Formats: sequence, C-alpha cells, structure tokens
Amino acid sequence: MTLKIHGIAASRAARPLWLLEELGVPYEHVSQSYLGGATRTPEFLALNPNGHIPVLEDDGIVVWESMATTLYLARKFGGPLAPGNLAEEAEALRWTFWAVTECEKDALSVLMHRVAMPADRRDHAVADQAEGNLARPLAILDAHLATRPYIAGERFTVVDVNVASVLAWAQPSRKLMEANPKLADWLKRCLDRPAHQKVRQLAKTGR
Ligand SMILES: N[C@@H](CCC(=O)N[C@@H](CS)C(=O)NCC(=O)O)C(=O)O
Repeated sequence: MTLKIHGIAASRAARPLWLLEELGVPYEHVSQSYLGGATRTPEFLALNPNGHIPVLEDDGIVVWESMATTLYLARKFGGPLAPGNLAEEAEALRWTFWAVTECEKDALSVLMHRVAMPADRRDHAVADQAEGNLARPLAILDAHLATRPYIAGERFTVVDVNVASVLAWAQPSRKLMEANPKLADWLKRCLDRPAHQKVRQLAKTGR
C-alpha cells in the first residue's frame, strides 16, 4: 500500500510533505482541505477523530499530529535525516516538543496578524504580544545555533524540518529576526532548500 499524506500543502501537512521530498520517498498526496467541513466527514473522522490535517497512512499504520508524522518518517526511512544516535534523538525530541509548546501558537499569531490576514483584520497588539512572548525562546535557539550549523549538530535533520516549519511563521517579524541573527540565517538556509521550495510551490497551486 502506498504511503499517503492527507492535507493540503498550505497547512501543517507541509511538514511531512517537506520531509518526504527531502527523503525522495514515493508517496501519494491527498490534497485534502480543512475548509468547509471537509475534515468533519465520517470518513475523515475515522482517520483522525480530531478532525485535523495532516494524517499519514502507511501500510495499515495511521499517524496524526504533524510532528509525529515527520518523526515516524525519519525513523522508518532513516538516512542522514534521521537521528543517528541517542544524543541526536534527544535533540530531535526536545526541540520538536519545544517548538510546539513554546513557539507554535505565538508564531502563528505573528504570521496571521503581520501578513496573512487581510490588513483590516490584523491586530497589531496581538502580533506585538506574540513577538514579546517569542523573544526568550528564540534567543535560546539563537544561542544554540551559535556553535553548530544545524539543531542536532553538523547536518540537516528531521528536527530542522520540525522547528523551521514552526518558526517560518515568525519569519515576517523583522524585530525577531534582527535580534536573532544565527537563527535567522539557519531559518533561511532551511526554507531555501529545494524540498521546501517544492512544497511551497504546491501550496501556491492550492494542492
Ligand atoms: N497539532 C496538530 C494540529 C493540526 C491542525 O490544527 N491542523 C489544521 C490545519 S494546519 C486543521 O486541520 N484545521 C482544521 C480544523 O481544525 O477544523 C498537528 O500538528 O497536526
């Protein structure tokens, strides 16, 4: 059975899609939207009772939660993108949980209220507050990246996909990027990778 990813690229499905493009593993992309109740049908809820994308299906295994999908793919397909030892695995786990718990909500607020929503619906106070909340966690990653080019060390791995896919939402904040130059440079290097650019193109076409 073909490996399937459900979820349009302009969503958190970009995370497993980016990793699969990095890995060069064949997969089927079901470009399922989250709009208009599409994730509330009985068929979709049978796949993910939370009613969210992405969902990964692989040989009878169903994985939801975007970060779980990327960690699953790295574990299954291995190679240089997977943690190579327990220390790298610890880096993958701690920074992935960190991104989701310490950064994701505020990064999304920056994206929505600085660039994504129509100008008349943006609330600058919400964006300012989110930038304020992100100042400390981003400084922590910036310091970590002062001594290594990638989060787990010398090479790009799954944890870079996980964390960059969250912090991409905060990239429109010039204030945060200027305050954290190592992080800004790392983020740009990650997001410029051809595999990520391919997913971004997919998102632009609505798939
Ligand atoms: N923590 C979940 C969040 C998933 C999520 O909220 N996905 C959004 C799209 S990015 C969604 O499906 N929203 C539709 C809805 O909640 O109805 C994950 O990382 O997979």
